[in-house]
Amino acid sequence: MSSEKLSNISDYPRWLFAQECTFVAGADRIEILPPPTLPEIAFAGRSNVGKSSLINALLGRNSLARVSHTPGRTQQLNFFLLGKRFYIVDMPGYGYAAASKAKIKIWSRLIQDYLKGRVPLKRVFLLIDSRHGFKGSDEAVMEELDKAAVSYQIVLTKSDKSTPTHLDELITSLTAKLKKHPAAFPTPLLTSSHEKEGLEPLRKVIAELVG
Ligand SMILES: Nc1nc2c(ncn2[C@@H]2O[C@H](COP(=O)(O)OP(=O)(O)OP(=O)(O)O)[C@@H](O)[C@H]2O)c(=O)[nH]1
Ligand SMILES: [Mg+2]
Repeated sequence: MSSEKLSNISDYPRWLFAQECTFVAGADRIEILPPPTLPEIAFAGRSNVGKSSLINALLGRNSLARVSHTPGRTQQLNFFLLGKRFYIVDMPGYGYAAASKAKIKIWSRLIQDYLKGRVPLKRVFLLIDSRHGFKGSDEAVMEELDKAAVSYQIVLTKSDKSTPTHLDELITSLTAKLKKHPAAFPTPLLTSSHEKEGLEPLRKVIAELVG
């Protein structure tokens, strides 16, 4: 970032997310990930929780990451290079019961291997659908991330679909739960990709992480 590009440092997240973003790789095996040369920020969560939609919303693009009404749309680790500085990684969802057993096994292995063993991974945003809250599969992923000491933060999605009272209760119970998870960031973020809510705070967190 050059000083003439930015007169005010608080504009940095907005500047960063307006940079060119390109799809670089879709990896269905851990052996073919891009070289670990740049920081990575990953979006994980149950199938259909809104990972790809949130990535598109953050980037202000409609269809960079593929979105679908049917769960199981994202089937690879998709790497998007932003501003030649860092990768945003759109992950396949977990907990998608309708896929074949063979596919579930391959995806689960891919997700686990990536989340536990990737050196440049700066933070995992673990998305939770605000209508449904925490599920057993989310708890299992959190325990894995705690064990591997990978920093993660909960992001509630689809806030447009819930009442303020429900959201307040959910945030209170989540915040209490997070205290028991050593690698978790203590406070969840609230977002709606459709209403473009909560995007600026999330961009700011990411900009701070990738420098
Ligand atoms: N109301 C509402 N719907 C949303 C929001 N974000 C995503 N959706 C919808 O949720 C569905 C799933 O969105 P995706 O972004 O494909 O979810 P995903 O987590 O990437 O799904 P997989 O790739 O299958 O794991 C789509 O029908 C989206 O339109 C939101 O903020 N509000
Ligand atoms: Mg997806």
